[in-house]
Amino acid sequence: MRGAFITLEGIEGVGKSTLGERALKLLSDDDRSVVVTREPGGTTLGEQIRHWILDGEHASLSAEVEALLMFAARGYHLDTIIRPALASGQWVLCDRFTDATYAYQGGGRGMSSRVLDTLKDAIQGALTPDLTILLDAPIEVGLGRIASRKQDHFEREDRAFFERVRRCYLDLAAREPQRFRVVDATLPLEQVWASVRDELTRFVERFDGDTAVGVNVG
Ligand code: Z5A
Repeated sequence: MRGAFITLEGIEGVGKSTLGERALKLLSDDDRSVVVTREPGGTTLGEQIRHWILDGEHASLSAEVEALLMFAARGYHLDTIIRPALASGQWVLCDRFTDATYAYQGGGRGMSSRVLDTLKDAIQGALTPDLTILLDAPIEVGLGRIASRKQDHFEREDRAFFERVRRCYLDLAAREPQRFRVVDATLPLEQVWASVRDELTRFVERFDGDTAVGVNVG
């Protein structure tokens, strides 16, 4: 039986990195081997693509080129890190994955979801996260928390862009309620963590129960 694949999503500043560290500790507690990774990134190629996109000044970078770079990084990430880890029974906790491409290049930049569907099918086939925690907060909350930081390629976008990204994330969650858990990220950190911890605990029980009775978990 393969390991579980869990992703964290949401706009900037909602707490993905902070809560990801706690989630890693919680999931590792039962001697479970957990690979923590991120997108774009997770491999040498992915980190180079991340650095090139986020830290560069790209006035004419189209949504399509952004998406192709994200999927190129993702394909290599899947081949070299994610699929081998899952196949060996390790769990994978990933800070952002394909939902981010739908949210940013699709929702934010207006790229066709039909083209994104084609790229997704080509690169990841049937592999989908088993659980996606969407940390949701209004734009002003998320951006407010990172206001003192140097802005990257996406953070220089206007408010309307992030409103579209957030809306797209919520639409994705509404379409796949069995995979997504939406957590209110406006609350104080300890309360947000309590919700995330509860979701993870419920998921672990369900996933371990399914594998114990031999249910095909994908
Ligand atoms: N991108 C894309 O366009 N297409 C794709 O396919 C993929 C990605 C995969 C990656 O940036 C960028 O790539 C991203 C989308 C795009 N856009 N941008 N920019 P990233 O991975 O670095 O993501 P990020 O969202 O920019 O990271 P972040 O800004 O660091 O946000 P975060 O990880 O969600 O938040 P945090 O670092 O955990 O917390 C931020 C601060 O808030 C920190 O000081 C915390 O202590 C504080 N915090 C967190 N939670 C709370 C609560 N509840 N209360 C108070 N303070 C809090």
